[in-house]
Amino acid sequence: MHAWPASEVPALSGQGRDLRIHDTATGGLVTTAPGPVARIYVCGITPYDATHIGHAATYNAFDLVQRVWLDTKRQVHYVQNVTDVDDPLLERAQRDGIDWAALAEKETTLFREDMTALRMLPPREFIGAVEAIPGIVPLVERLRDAGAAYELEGDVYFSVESDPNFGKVSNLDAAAMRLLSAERGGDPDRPGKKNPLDPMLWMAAREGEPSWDGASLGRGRPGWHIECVAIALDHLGMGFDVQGGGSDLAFPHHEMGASHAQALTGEFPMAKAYVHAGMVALDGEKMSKSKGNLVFVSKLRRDGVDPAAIRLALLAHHYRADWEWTDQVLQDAVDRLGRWRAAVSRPDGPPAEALVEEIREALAADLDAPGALAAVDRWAALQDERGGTDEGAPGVVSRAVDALLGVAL
Ligand code: 5CA
Ligand code: ZN
Repeated sequence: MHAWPASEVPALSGQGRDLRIHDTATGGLVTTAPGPVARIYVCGITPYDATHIGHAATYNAFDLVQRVWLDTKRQVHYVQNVTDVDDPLLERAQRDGIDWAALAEKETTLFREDMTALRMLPPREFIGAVEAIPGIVPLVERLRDAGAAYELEGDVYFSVESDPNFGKVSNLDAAAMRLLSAERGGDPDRPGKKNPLDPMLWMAAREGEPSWDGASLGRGRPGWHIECVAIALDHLGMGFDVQGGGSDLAFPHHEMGASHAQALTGEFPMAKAYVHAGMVALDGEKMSKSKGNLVFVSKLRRDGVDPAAIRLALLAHHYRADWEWTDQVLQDAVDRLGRWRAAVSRPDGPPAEALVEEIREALAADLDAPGALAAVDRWAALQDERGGTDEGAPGVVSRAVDALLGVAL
Protein backbone atom coordinates (compact mmCIF):
# COMPACT_ATOMS: atom_id res chain seq x y z
CA MET A 1 0.00 0.00 0.00
CA HIS A 2 1.12 3.56 -0.35
CA ALA A 3 1.49 5.62 2.83
CA TRP A 4 0.77 9.33 3.08
CA PRO A 5 2.88 12.40 2.23
CA ALA A 6 5.56 13.47 4.69
CA SER A 7 5.60 16.93 6.18
CA GLU A 8 9.10 18.30 6.35
CA VAL A 9 10.94 18.11 9.69
CA PRO A 10 13.11 21.20 10.18
CA ALA A 11 16.68 20.46 11.34
CA LEU A 12 17.47 22.18 14.64
CA SER A 13 20.84 23.46 15.71
CA GLY A 14 22.51 21.90 18.72
CA GLN A 15 22.43 18.34 19.92
CA GLY A 16 19.39 16.04 20.24
CA ARG A 17 19.05 13.76 23.27
CA ASP A 18 18.97 9.98 23.42
CA LEU A 19 15.46 8.75 24.13
CA ARG A 20 14.71 7.03 27.43
CA ILE A 21 11.39 5.24 27.22
CA HIS A 22 9.25 2.87 29.26
CA ASP A 23 9.52 -0.75 28.14
CA THR A 24 6.59 -2.97 29.15
CA ALA A 25 8.72 -6.14 28.99
CA THR A 26 11.27 -5.00 31.59
CA GLY A 27 8.86 -2.70 33.38
CA GLY A 28 11.30 0.20 33.48
CA LEU A 29 12.89 2.95 31.45
CA VAL A 30 15.36 1.90 28.78
CA THR A 31 17.65 4.15 26.79
CA THR A 32 17.08 3.44 23.13
CA ALA A 33 20.41 3.17 21.38
CA PRO A 34 19.62 2.72 17.74
CA GLY A 35 22.27 2.52 15.06
CA PRO A 36 22.41 5.18 12.35
CA VAL A 37 19.01 3.91 11.24
CA ALA A 38 16.50 3.49 14.06
CA ARG A 39 13.92 0.76 13.44
CA ILE A 40 10.33 1.00 14.64
CA TYR A 41 7.21 -1.05 14.02
CA VAL A 42 3.88 0.46 15.02
CA CYS A 43 0.74 -1.65 14.85
CA GLY A 44 -1.71 -0.08 12.42
CA ILE A 45 -5.47 0.19 12.28
CA THR A 46 -8.12 -2.37 11.55
CA PRO A 47 -9.93 -0.24 8.99
CA TYR A 48 -13.61 -0.79 9.65
CA ASP A 49 -14.36 2.65 11.03
CA ALA A 50 -12.78 6.10 10.95
CA THR A 51 -9.72 7.18 12.95
CA HIS A 52 -10.78 8.22 16.43
CA ILE A 53 -8.95 10.31 19.01
CA GLY A 54 -7.68 7.16 20.77
CA HIS A 55 -5.94 5.97 17.62
CA ALA A 56 -4.59 9.46 16.99
CA ALA A 57 -3.19 9.64 20.54
CA THR A 58 -1.37 6.34 20.12
CA TYR A 59 0.10 7.32 16.73
CA ASN A 60 1.08 10.66 18.20
CA ALA A 61 3.22 8.90 20.83
CA PHE A 62 5.18 6.98 18.19
CA ASP A 63 5.51 10.05 16.02
CA LEU A 64 7.27 11.71 18.97
CA VAL A 65 9.63 8.72 19.31
CA GLN A 66 10.68 9.30 15.72
CA ARG A 67 11.04 13.05 16.11
CA VAL A 68 13.39 12.56 19.07
CA TRP A 69 15.47 10.10 17.03
CA LEU A 70 15.52 12.39 13.99
CA ASP A 71 16.76 15.20 16.22
CA THR A 72 19.81 13.01 17.02
CA LYS A 73 20.55 13.03 13.26
CA ARG A 74 19.58 9.41 12.85
CA GLN A 75 17.40 8.12 10.07
CA VAL A 76 14.26 6.24 10.97
CA HIS A 77 12.96 3.10 9.34
CA TYR A 78 9.30 3.04 10.25
CA VAL A 79 6.93 0.21 9.34
CA GLN A 80 3.20 0.10 9.95
CA ASN A 81 0.62 -2.51 8.99
CA VAL A 82 -3.06 -2.31 8.15
CA THR A 83 -5.15 -5.24 9.41
CA ASP A 84 -7.24 -5.21 6.26
CA VAL A 85 -8.76 -8.64 6.83
CA ASP A 86 -9.94 -9.74 10.28
CA ASP A 87 -13.14 -10.77 12.08
CA PRO A 88 -14.32 -7.28 13.15
CA LEU A 89 -13.86 -5.90 9.64
CA LEU A 90 -15.77 -8.78 8.07
CA GLU A 91 -18.52 -8.48 10.69
CA ARG A 92 -18.94 -4.74 10.10
CA ALA A 93 -19.05 -5.21 6.30
CA GLN A 94 -21.66 -7.93 6.73
CA ARG A 95 -23.73 -5.78 9.10
CA ASP A 96 -23.69 -2.84 6.70
CA GLY A 97 -24.17 -4.96 3.60
CA ILE A 98 -21.00 -3.72 1.92
CA ASP A 99 -17.96 -5.38 0.44
CA TRP A 100 -15.27 -5.90 3.11
CA ALA A 101 -12.43 -4.87 0.78
CA ALA A 102 -14.22 -1.66 -0.22
CA LEU A 103 -14.81 -0.86 3.47
CA ALA A 104 -11.14 -1.41 4.28
CA GLU A 105 -10.03 0.74 1.37
CA LYS A 106 -12.38 3.57 2.25
CA GLU A 107 -11.35 3.70 5.91
CA THR A 108 -7.65 3.37 5.07
CA THR A 109 -7.96 6.34 2.71
CA LEU A 110 -9.57 8.39 5.47
CA PHE A 111 -6.85 7.31 7.91
CA ARG A 112 -4.17 8.57 5.51
CA GLU A 113 -5.95 11.92 5.27
CA ASP A 114 -6.23 12.18 9.06
CA MET A 115 -2.57 11.28 9.57
CA THR A 116 -1.52 13.85 6.95
CA ALA A 117 -3.65 16.56 8.56
CA LEU A 118 -2.14 15.76 11.98
CA ARG A 119 1.40 15.90 10.52
CA MET A 120 2.19 12.34 11.58
CA LEU A 121 5.34 11.08 9.86
CA PRO A 122 4.46 8.37 7.34
CA PRO A 123 5.93 4.86 7.54
CA ARG A 124 8.49 3.88 4.93
CA GLU A 125 6.47 0.70 4.40
CA PHE A 126 2.72 0.65 4.96
CA ILE A 127 1.68 -2.96 4.49
CA GLY A 128 -1.76 -4.56 4.40
CA ALA A 129 -2.36 -8.00 5.88
CA VAL A 130 -3.73 -9.17 2.55
CA GLU A 131 -0.62 -8.19 0.62
CA ALA A 132 1.52 -9.87 3.31
CA ILE A 133 -0.16 -13.28 2.94
CA PRO A 134 2.50 -14.73 0.57
CA GLY A 135 5.08 -14.02 3.29
CA ILE A 136 2.90 -15.27 6.15
CA VAL A 137 2.16 -18.73 4.73
CA PRO A 138 5.78 -19.99 4.76
CA LEU A 139 6.25 -18.75 8.33
CA VAL A 140 3.22 -20.72 9.51
CA GLU A 141 4.52 -23.78 7.66
CA ARG A 142 7.89 -23.36 9.37
CA LEU A 143 6.27 -23.07 12.80
CA ARG A 144 4.24 -26.19 12.14
CA ASP A 145 7.26 -28.13 10.83
CA ALA A 146 9.25 -27.08 13.91
CA GLY A 147 6.55 -28.43 16.22
CA ALA A 148 5.53 -25.00 17.48
CA ALA A 149 2.13 -25.19 15.80
CA TYR A 150 -0.59 -27.80 15.43
CA GLU A 151 -3.74 -28.35 13.46
CA LEU A 152 -7.27 -28.33 14.84
CA GLU A 153 -10.10 -29.07 12.41
CA GLY A 154 -8.17 -27.49 9.57
CA ASP A 155 -7.13 -24.39 11.51
CA VAL A 156 -3.53 -23.99 12.62
CA TYR A 157 -2.71 -22.88 16.17
CA PHE A 158 0.51 -21.67 17.72
CA SER A 159 1.53 -23.55 20.84
CA VAL A 160 2.48 -21.05 23.53
CA GLU A 161 4.17 -23.85 25.44
CA SER A 162 6.79 -24.09 22.70
CA ASP A 163 8.20 -20.75 23.85
CA PRO A 164 10.29 -20.65 27.04
CA ASN A 165 9.96 -16.86 27.10
CA PHE A 166 6.18 -16.79 26.80
CA GLY A 167 4.79 -14.17 29.17
CA LYS A 168 7.88 -11.97 29.28
CA VAL A 169 6.40 -9.09 27.31
CA SER A 170 3.19 -8.44 29.25
CA ASN A 171 4.24 -10.12 32.55
CA LEU A 172 0.64 -11.08 33.35
CA ASP A 173 -0.54 -14.07 35.35
CA ALA A 174 -2.44 -16.92 33.71
CA ALA A 175 -5.88 -15.77 34.86
CA ALA A 176 -5.40 -12.26 33.48
CA MET A 177 -4.10 -13.68 30.21
CA ARG A 178 -7.10 -15.92 29.84
CA LEU A 179 -9.52 -13.07 30.43
CA LEU A 180 -7.77 -10.78 27.95
CA SER A 181 -7.47 -13.53 25.38
CA ALA A 182 -11.27 -13.91 25.36
CA GLU A 183 -11.76 -10.14 25.12
CA ARG A 184 -9.20 -9.49 22.43
CA GLY A 185 -9.78 -11.85 19.56
CA GLY A 186 -8.70 -15.16 21.14
CA ASP A 187 -10.83 -18.30 21.62
CA PRO A 188 -9.72 -19.77 24.98
CA ASP A 189 -12.87 -21.88 25.27
CA ARG A 190 -12.53 -23.75 22.00
CA PRO A 191 -12.31 -27.48 22.76
CA GLY A 192 -9.27 -29.40 21.54
CA LYS A 193 -6.64 -26.70 22.00
CA LYS A 194 -3.42 -27.71 23.75
CA ASN A 195 -3.47 -24.53 25.81
CA PRO A 196 -6.51 -22.23 25.98
CA LEU A 197 -4.29 -19.25 25.18
CA ASP A 198 -2.92 -20.70 21.92
CA PRO A 199 -3.66 -18.18 19.15
CA MET A 200 -4.62 -18.99 15.60
CA LEU A 201 -1.94 -18.71 12.94
CA TRP A 202 -4.03 -19.72 9.96
CA MET A 203 -7.80 -20.01 9.79
CA ALA A 204 -9.16 -22.50 7.27
CA ALA A 205 -11.57 -20.95 4.74
CA ARG A 206 -15.06 -20.36 6.11
CA GLU A 207 -18.23 -20.32 4.04
CA GLY A 208 -18.95 -16.81 2.76
CA GLU A 209 -15.63 -15.37 3.94
CA PRO A 210 -12.63 -14.36 1.84
CA SER A 211 -9.78 -16.87 1.65
CA TRP A 212 -6.37 -17.18 0.02
CA ASP A 213 -4.13 -19.96 -1.19
CA GLY A 214 -2.18 -21.21 1.83
CA ALA A 215 -0.01 -23.84 0.04
CA SER A 216 0.26 -26.85 2.39
CA LEU A 217 -2.00 -25.08 4.91
CA GLY A 218 -4.94 -25.13 2.53
CA ARG A 219 -7.09 -22.13 1.68
CA GLY A 220 -7.69 -19.71 4.49
CA ARG A 221 -6.63 -16.42 6.03
CA PRO A 222 -3.92 -15.42 8.47
CA GLY A 223 -4.19 -14.95 12.22
CA TRP A 224 -3.65 -11.49 13.63
CA HIS A 225 -0.35 -11.82 15.47
CA ILE A 226 1.57 -13.64 12.74
CA GLU A 227 0.55 -10.84 10.36
CA CYS A 228 2.57 -8.26 12.29
CA VAL A 229 5.49 -10.65 12.87
CA ALA A 230 5.75 -11.45 9.15
CA ILE A 231 5.69 -7.78 8.17
CA ALA A 232 8.12 -6.71 10.91
CA LEU A 233 10.64 -9.46 10.21
CA ASP A 234 10.42 -8.96 6.48
CA HIS A 235 11.10 -5.23 6.59
CA LEU A 236 12.99 -4.64 9.85
CA GLY A 237 14.45 -7.99 10.92
CA MET A 238 14.87 -9.24 14.51
CA GLY A 239 15.88 -6.98 17.37
CA PHE A 240 14.43 -3.74 16.06
CA ASP A 241 14.33 -0.80 18.43
CA VAL A 242 10.66 -0.29 19.30
CA GLN A 243 7.38 -2.08 18.79
CA GLY A 244 4.51 0.23 19.59
CA GLY A 245 0.79 0.25 20.10
CA GLY A 246 -1.87 1.04 22.65
CA SER A 247 -1.76 -0.71 26.03
CA ASP A 248 -4.50 -3.08 24.84
CA LEU A 249 -1.94 -4.64 22.48
CA ALA A 250 0.54 -5.74 25.16
CA PHE A 251 -1.46 -8.93 25.60
CA PRO A 252 -2.16 -10.94 23.60
CA HIS A 253 -0.89 -9.21 20.46
CA HIS A 254 2.67 -8.25 21.31
CA GLU A 255 3.18 -11.19 23.65
CA MET A 256 2.16 -13.65 20.93
CA GLY A 257 4.17 -11.78 18.32
CA ALA A 258 7.30 -12.10 20.44
CA SER A 259 6.56 -15.80 20.88
CA HIS A 260 6.09 -16.42 17.18
CA ALA A 261 9.34 -14.62 16.45
CA GLN A 262 11.16 -16.56 19.18
CA ALA A 263 9.95 -19.85 17.73
CA LEU A 264 10.99 -18.78 14.24
CA THR A 265 14.42 -17.36 15.03
CA GLY A 266 15.40 -18.69 18.46
CA GLU A 267 15.81 -15.08 19.60
CA PHE A 268 14.05 -12.95 22.19
CA PRO A 269 12.90 -10.22 22.18
CA MET A 270 11.76 -9.26 18.69
CA ALA A 271 11.76 -5.61 19.76
CA LYS A 272 14.30 -4.08 22.14
CA ALA A 273 11.54 -2.01 23.71
CA TYR A 274 7.80 -2.71 23.87
CA VAL A 275 6.14 0.64 24.20
CA HIS A 276 2.47 1.10 25.01
CA ALA A 277 0.26 4.17 25.01
CA GLY A 278 -2.59 4.70 27.45
CA MET A 279 -6.24 4.46 26.49
CA VAL A 280 -8.36 7.47 25.66
CA ALA A 281 -11.88 7.36 27.01
CA LEU A 282 -15.11 9.17 26.21
CA ASP A 283 -17.95 9.43 28.72
CA GLY A 284 -16.08 7.24 31.17
CA GLU A 285 -15.36 4.33 28.84
CA LYS A 286 -12.44 3.42 26.58
CA MET A 287 -13.11 4.84 23.12
CA SER A 288 -13.60 1.82 20.91
CA LYS A 289 -15.02 0.98 17.55
CA SER A 290 -16.90 -1.94 19.02
CA LYS A 291 -18.62 0.24 21.65
CA GLY A 292 -19.18 3.14 19.28
CA ASN A 293 -18.34 5.92 21.80
CA LEU A 294 -16.10 7.72 19.36
CA VAL A 295 -14.80 11.14 18.46
CA PHE A 296 -13.50 11.01 14.92
CA VAL A 297 -10.56 13.07 13.74
CA SER A 298 -12.25 13.52 10.36
CA LYS A 299 -15.45 14.78 11.98
CA LEU A 300 -13.54 17.38 14.00
CA ARG A 301 -11.76 18.47 10.82
CA ARG A 302 -15.07 18.77 8.97
CA ASP A 303 -16.37 20.89 11.83
CA GLY A 304 -13.51 23.30 11.15
CA VAL A 305 -11.22 22.36 14.04
CA ASP A 306 -7.60 23.14 13.19
CA PRO A 307 -5.65 19.83 13.09
CA ALA A 308 -2.85 21.60 14.97
CA ALA A 309 -5.27 22.09 17.86
CA ILE A 310 -6.20 18.39 17.79
CA ARG A 311 -2.52 17.57 17.94
CA LEU A 312 -2.00 19.93 20.88
CA ALA A 313 -4.92 18.28 22.68
CA LEU A 314 -3.17 14.91 22.31
CA LEU A 315 0.18 16.33 23.39
CA ALA A 316 -1.35 17.78 26.55
CA HIS A 317 -1.55 14.23 27.98
CA HIS A 318 1.35 11.98 28.84
CA TYR A 319 1.31 9.10 26.37
CA ARG A 320 1.25 6.46 29.11
CA ALA A 321 -1.69 7.98 30.95
CA ASP A 322 -5.27 6.88 30.41
CA TRP A 323 -7.28 10.04 29.85
CA GLU A 324 -10.66 11.29 28.86
CA TRP A 325 -11.57 13.38 25.82
CA THR A 326 -13.88 16.30 26.63
CA ASP A 327 -14.90 19.51 24.89
CA GLN A 328 -12.76 21.33 27.44
CA VAL A 329 -9.64 19.40 26.39
CA LEU A 330 -10.18 20.63 22.84
CA GLN A 331 -11.01 24.18 23.92
CA ASP A 332 -7.81 24.37 26.00
CA ALA A 333 -5.83 23.24 22.96
CA VAL A 334 -7.48 25.82 20.70
CA ASP A 335 -6.66 28.54 23.24
CA ARG A 336 -3.07 27.37 23.59
CA LEU A 337 -2.61 27.31 19.81
CA GLY A 338 -3.89 30.88 19.66
CA ARG A 339 -1.44 32.03 22.36
CA TRP A 340 1.50 30.27 20.71
CA ARG A 341 0.68 31.64 17.26
CA ALA A 342 0.42 35.16 18.61
CA ALA A 343 3.76 34.73 20.41
CA VAL A 344 5.66 33.60 17.30
CA SER A 345 4.09 36.17 15.00
CA ARG A 346 6.52 38.90 16.14
CA PRO A 347 10.01 39.31 14.66
CA ASP A 348 11.75 39.17 18.05
CA GLY A 349 11.15 37.84 21.52
CA PRO A 350 12.71 36.35 24.67
CA PRO A 351 15.76 34.10 24.12
CA ALA A 352 14.72 30.70 22.75
CA GLU A 353 17.81 28.48 23.05
CA ALA A 354 17.01 27.34 26.59
CA LEU A 355 13.46 26.56 25.55
CA VAL A 356 14.65 24.27 22.74
CA GLU A 357 16.78 22.40 25.29
CA GLU A 358 13.83 22.11 27.66
CA ILE A 359 11.63 20.61 24.94
CA ARG A 360 14.40 18.19 24.00
CA GLU A 361 14.96 17.14 27.60
CA ALA A 362 11.25 16.69 28.31
CA LEU A 363 10.67 14.48 25.27
CA ALA A 364 13.81 12.45 25.83
CA ALA A 365 12.54 11.63 29.34
CA ASP A 366 9.86 9.09 28.37
CA LEU A 367 8.12 11.50 25.98
CA ASP A 368 7.00 14.07 28.53
CA ALA A 369 4.96 16.08 26.02
CA PRO A 370 3.00 17.92 28.73
CA GLY A 371 6.34 19.07 30.15
CA ALA A 372 7.37 20.29 26.70
CA LEU A 373 4.08 22.20 26.30
CA ALA A 374 4.54 23.82 29.70
CA ALA A 375 7.98 25.07 28.63
CA VAL A 376 6.56 26.61 25.46
CA ASP A 377 3.72 28.11 27.50
CA ARG A 378 6.26 29.86 29.74
CA TRP A 379 8.10 31.33 26.77
CA ALA A 380 4.81 32.47 25.17
CA ALA A 381 3.70 34.09 28.44
CA LEU A 382 7.00 35.95 28.70
CA GLN A 383 6.63 37.13 25.12
CA ASP A 384 3.12 38.30 25.89
CA GLU A 385 4.02 40.10 29.12
CA ARG A 386 7.39 41.62 28.38
CA GLY A 387 8.44 40.68 24.87
CA GLY A 388 12.15 40.43 24.17
CA THR A 389 14.88 41.64 21.91
CA ASP A 390 16.27 38.39 20.50
CA GLU A 391 15.89 38.68 16.77
CA GLY A 392 14.68 35.48 15.21
CA ALA A 393 13.71 33.86 18.52
CA PRO A 394 10.09 33.33 17.42
CA GLY A 395 11.38 31.52 14.31
CA VAL A 396 13.55 29.26 16.47
CA VAL A 397 10.50 28.41 18.60
CA SER A 398 8.31 27.71 15.56
CA ARG A 399 10.91 25.40 14.07
CA ALA A 400 11.42 23.52 17.34
CA VAL A 401 7.67 23.11 17.91
CA ASP A 402 7.31 21.85 14.34
CA ALA A 403 10.32 19.49 14.41
CA LEU A 404 9.84 18.04 17.88
CA LEU A 405 6.09 18.22 18.44
CA GLY A 406 4.72 18.09 14.89
CA VAL A 407 2.73 21.29 15.34
CA ALA A 408 2.86 23.93 12.60
CA LEU A 409 2.44 27.40 14.09
N1 5CA B 1 -4.85 -3.65 13.71
C1 5CA B 1 -4.60 -3.82 15.11
C2 5CA B 1 -3.13 -3.73 15.44
S1 5CA B 1 -2.14 -4.77 14.47
C3 5CA B 1 -5.39 -2.84 15.96
O1 5CA B 1 -5.31 -2.91 17.16
N2 5CA B 1 -6.14 -1.97 15.29
S2 5CA B 1 -7.08 -0.87 15.99
O2 5CA B 1 -7.64 -0.11 14.91
O3 5CA B 1 -7.97 -1.51 16.87
O4 5CA B 1 -6.17 0.05 16.85
C4 5CA B 1 -5.12 0.80 16.27
C5 5CA B 1 -4.21 1.35 17.37
O5 5CA B 1 -4.95 2.27 18.17
C6 5CA B 1 -3.71 0.27 18.34
O6 5CA B 1 -2.37 0.57 18.70
C7 5CA B 1 -4.61 0.40 19.53
O7 5CA B 1 -3.98 -0.02 20.72
C8 5CA B 1 -4.86 1.90 19.55
N3 5CA B 1 -6.13 2.25 20.20
C9 5CA B 1 -7.36 1.73 19.99
N4 5CA B 1 -8.28 2.31 20.80
C10 5CA B 1 -7.61 3.23 21.55
C11 5CA B 1 -7.98 4.16 22.58
N5 5CA B 1 -9.24 4.27 22.99
N6 5CA B 1 -7.01 4.93 23.12
C12 5CA B 1 -5.72 4.84 22.70
N7 5CA B 1 -5.31 4.00 21.73
C13 5CA B 1 -6.23 3.20 21.16
ZN1 ZN C 1 -0.06 -5.45 15.18
